[in-house]
Amino acid sequence: MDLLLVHPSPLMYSEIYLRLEPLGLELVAEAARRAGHVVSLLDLQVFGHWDFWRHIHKRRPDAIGFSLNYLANVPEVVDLARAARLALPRAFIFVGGHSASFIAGELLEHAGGAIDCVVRGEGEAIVGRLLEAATHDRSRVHELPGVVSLTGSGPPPLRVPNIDGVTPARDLTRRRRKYFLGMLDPCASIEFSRGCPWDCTFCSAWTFYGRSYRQADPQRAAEELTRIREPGVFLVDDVAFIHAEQGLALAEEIARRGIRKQYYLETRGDVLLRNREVFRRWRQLGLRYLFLGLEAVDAEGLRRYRKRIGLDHNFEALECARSLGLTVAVNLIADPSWEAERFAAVREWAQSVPEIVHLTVNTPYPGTETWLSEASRCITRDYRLFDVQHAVLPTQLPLDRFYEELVGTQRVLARKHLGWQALRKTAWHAVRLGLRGQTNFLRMLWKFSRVYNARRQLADHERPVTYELGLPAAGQGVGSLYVLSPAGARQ
Ligand code: B12
Ligand code: SF4
Repeated sequence: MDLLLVHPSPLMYSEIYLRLEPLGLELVAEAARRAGHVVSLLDLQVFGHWDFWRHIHKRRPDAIGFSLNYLANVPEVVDLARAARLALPRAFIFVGGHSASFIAGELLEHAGGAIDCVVRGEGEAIVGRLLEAATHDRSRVHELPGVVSLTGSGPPPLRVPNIDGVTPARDLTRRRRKYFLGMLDPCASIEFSRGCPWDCTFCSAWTFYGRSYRQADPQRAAEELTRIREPGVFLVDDVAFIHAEQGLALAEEIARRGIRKQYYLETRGDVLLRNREVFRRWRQLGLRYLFLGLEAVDAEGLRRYRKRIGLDHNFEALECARSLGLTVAVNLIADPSWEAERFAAVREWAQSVPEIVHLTVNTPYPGTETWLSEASRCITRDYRLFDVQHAVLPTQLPLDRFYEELVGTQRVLARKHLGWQALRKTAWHAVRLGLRGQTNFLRMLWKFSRVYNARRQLADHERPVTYELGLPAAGQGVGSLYVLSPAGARQ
């Protein structure tokens, strides 16, 4: 088959700080290629809809697969699938990815027959068999593991035995210079582990992967790094280096090959404290940036989110990261119940620490425990507003005042690392990038005011809504959230 794989457009509010290569889709692409198909990949984060239509009309692919990790991209993907169905009535159109896995039935209904099936779980495990089945008898694709169609759904999705069994088809992503992460410009992505054994209430990483945690083989992962041309590398792992042995073995392999890169990774405070030797070693290898999901700076908040870490441990982790000379970014979750005083307290705290502090809005996502308990309270079910920058739950402050406080606080926090102040500190780096024609980082420094705007965020609530998120079924329990079965969790 001639297959086109598509990643949707970036969400406006995350585009400021980064734009990353679609690693999951590259893995699906490689698995399809190994199964004998001719594959193209179009990333709408760096290409336009015009390029999509040009490809459709010129190549007339036999199959189109959309990646749908983010709920806010649902309307775009459904509309593209509907329009593609009109242009190519016989094409096999399917959707996969993180969010798609939790709302498969709804997606099929929104698309009204334009989407043949939704693939739940890990795409590289099934895409070959799916395309094979679609070639012979489309009416039976739903019999495959993880596949859902309007006719029915197959057995639970398969779990890949080795996350490094397939290597991402990086050669299929074009305009790679557009991928960046702050100062890491350009930046590629890599996966050293998959899944998370914790179970925070607002997160769907653990329900997606059935609380499993799989690690890449250090030798194979280091080999993969040698194939990456970009000087910056983002580790997509939910929690990097949970097991010290893997972190050290990887470091050993990388040092042995003489690989020099700059890295950005995400981990937890308790993992950093437990494995500080690993992070020290990685600092020597080029680790520059560390993202810690603090989520709350009060004990009650941490308990509510079930972070399973104490406040003092989180602060100790910040100290530890500073002592290692790492630039740390932290995330705090702004609850819609926050009053002006609470925002003021956060501003004060954030200005008193050297870290980059991000503020996102508490958003119940399908696949999370919060979704089961909070969905019925949502003031909107417009998919586009589920992007952690909008309030979808009732706010204590009037909505306009909430956005003023939120954006005002984000502006104060951003001033620490964007604009003139940042340029003064990073002028030399910016000049060097500019000379190489890399301008993503430089542009980032000025984008904030154009993108974040309290009035626009409020106005987003007034847009006509075509597709609405459905509510969870009455009495639905946590067990029903899992995509990959939790059996045999730790591998
Ligand atoms: C890396 C990452 C990012 C990167 C994005 C990289 C990229 N270009 O895709 C960055 C940092 C940009 C990012 C940003 C955000 N993220 Co994010 N992100 C992740 C993270 C940690 C890993 C994703 C990843 O690369 N995994 C590794 C690859 C191999 O897996 P994968 O992409 O899921 O692909 C597999 C399957 O999904 C499937 N698949 C994927 N596509 C397709 C397509 C087809 C056709 C098929 C068959 C299968 C298939 O097969 C793949 C291989 O197994 C996930 C958590 C998670 N564990 O998934 C959160 C996660 C997806 N992000 C989340 C959120 C909330 C966000 C933000 C809104 C947060 C913010 N603070 O701004 C933004 C918005 C992003 C945007 N659209 O602009 C939520 C999603 C919530 C939701 N339901 O929408 C997640 C689940 C985190 C969480 N725990 O809540 N994110
Ligand atoms: S927030 Fe982090 S630690 Fe908590 S379940 Fe999600 S990935 Fe794991």
